[in-house]
Amino acid sequence: MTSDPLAPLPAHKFTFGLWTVGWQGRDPFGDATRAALDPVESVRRLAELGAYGVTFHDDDLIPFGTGEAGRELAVKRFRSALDSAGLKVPMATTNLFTHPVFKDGAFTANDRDVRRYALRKTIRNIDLAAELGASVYVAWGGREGSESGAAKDVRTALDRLKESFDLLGEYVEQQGYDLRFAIEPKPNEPRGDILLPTIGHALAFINELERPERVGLNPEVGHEQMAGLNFPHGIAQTLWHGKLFHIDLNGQSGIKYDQDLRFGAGDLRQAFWLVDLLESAGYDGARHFDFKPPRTEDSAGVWASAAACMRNYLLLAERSRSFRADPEVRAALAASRLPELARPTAEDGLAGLLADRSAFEEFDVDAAGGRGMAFEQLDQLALEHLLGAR
Ligand code: 3MF
Ligand code: MG
Ligand code: MG
Repeated sequence: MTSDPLAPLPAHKFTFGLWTVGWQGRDPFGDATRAALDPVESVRRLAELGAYGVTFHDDDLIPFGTGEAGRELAVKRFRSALDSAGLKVPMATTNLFTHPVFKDGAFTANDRDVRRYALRKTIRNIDLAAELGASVYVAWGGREGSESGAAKDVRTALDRLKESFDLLGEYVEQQGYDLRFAIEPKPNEPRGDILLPTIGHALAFINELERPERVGLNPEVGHEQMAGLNFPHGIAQTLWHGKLFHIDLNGQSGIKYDQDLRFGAGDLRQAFWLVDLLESAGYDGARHFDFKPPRTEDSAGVWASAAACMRNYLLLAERSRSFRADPEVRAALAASRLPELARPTAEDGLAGLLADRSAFEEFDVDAAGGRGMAFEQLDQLALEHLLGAR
């Protein structure tokens, strides 16, 4: 075993979607710039780089429309590649967005026959996911949404979305699979507006399901940042609700199209606080990269960017450790009164609070209003650790 702390190891639980390194660079304005990548090759290369596992959409592994014999062969080749590389499949998902049949969505398509087909396609891949040992099944509602007001009755569409998750939960329970669902919110793209656009919308939706304990989230860095939201804050709340079942790591530079940059590119400060949070909160799930090696890259660039995702995570984890271990940081945290936030506001109870004259009648609001919070000093220390100046 290597002693290089920046060398990715399976214990770090880094995983990649087959569709990430396998992206051929096709975008709305241009054709593919890279040849198709055999999933077997991806498995081999990712294992060499130190990854723990791979994830897939059904169609990444078994191209849409493949017959039964072709399907069996694809699964067999994939399974033997996994076995020889020692890679796991912690998560799988369904492609409910590429084929024209899903142009108005899948679980919330206005057409009932499309909804029934989408459920059957998902159930078929859930069987494969369970067979390959996955414990999380991701649901990204890529085309569940609309471009115009009357085209989608959103309240009724949410009824259909709930119905779908209830049916899928019933199926998984019936089969005895040890599988939980993770909803992936996204505000827009490819639809003008997508249902469950943010972490907050998805968390609220889960409460309405028949089996809320079986459903959590798979938030993606870029998706929240496309909406101008603070991703580490969103993840902190997801953790607080016990709903961080999985995570999609990548990079995004502000409010624009879904960039899917390698992790660490884009908003580096949020990436730092994200890693600091995941590491200090004891998140033990996969660190899953959902990025796209830019279409400027050839095959060497693809593997360089995949390696960089893992290296950047480990670099940021090292920076976070140095920040947390610094005695000046500890003093600055105390000066900013973080330990006081951890103390209950009224451990003396409501009666104690009401009887406490110092809490109100005798409280010196001007003195309290004049107290500095010392956040700037604290944040500068963080920046210096991030920049390697400490
Ligand atoms: C799109 C995505 C998706 C989902 C995937 C399920 C193609 O912006 O992020 O990637 O992550 O469908 O996990
Ligand atoms: Mg995405
Ligand atoms: Mg994603």
